[in-house]
Amino acid sequence: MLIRLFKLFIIAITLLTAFPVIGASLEISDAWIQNLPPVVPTRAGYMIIANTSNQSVSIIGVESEVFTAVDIHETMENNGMMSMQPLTSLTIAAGTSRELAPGGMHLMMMQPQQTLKPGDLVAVTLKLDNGDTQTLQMTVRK
Ligand SMILES: [Cu+2]
Repeated sequence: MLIRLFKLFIIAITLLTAFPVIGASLEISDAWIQNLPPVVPTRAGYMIIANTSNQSVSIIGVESEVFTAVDIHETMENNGMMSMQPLTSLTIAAGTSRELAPGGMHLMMMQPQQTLKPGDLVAVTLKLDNGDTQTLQMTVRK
């Protein structure tokens, strides 16, 4: 009996390890934060977000213990002037991906609470409209 339970446990662990994205709605890649001198009060963060599920997913909030606040910004051009504007949510349609990249959408990360240098990892949590949260590591890069 115990051995059977143990075998079931091993099978469960193997399945969980084989499919680490169970419960996760989004696949994040290339997540990075631009390194800037410590005196600069904000940082921009970038990543590629793929929604491999068959349902649309919206990011409705972003949090990190390393920053006092994190917003999603889009970059707009108005009469030749570039400006940034916060988005209340970012929707990734089923089976598509969105890219946060220099010159376009980005995370605006306010007031780093510690000195950051290239190679540092920063945990960031995405709050999704389906009630899930998803935590990822972003790498500080030059
Ligand atoms: Cu911005």
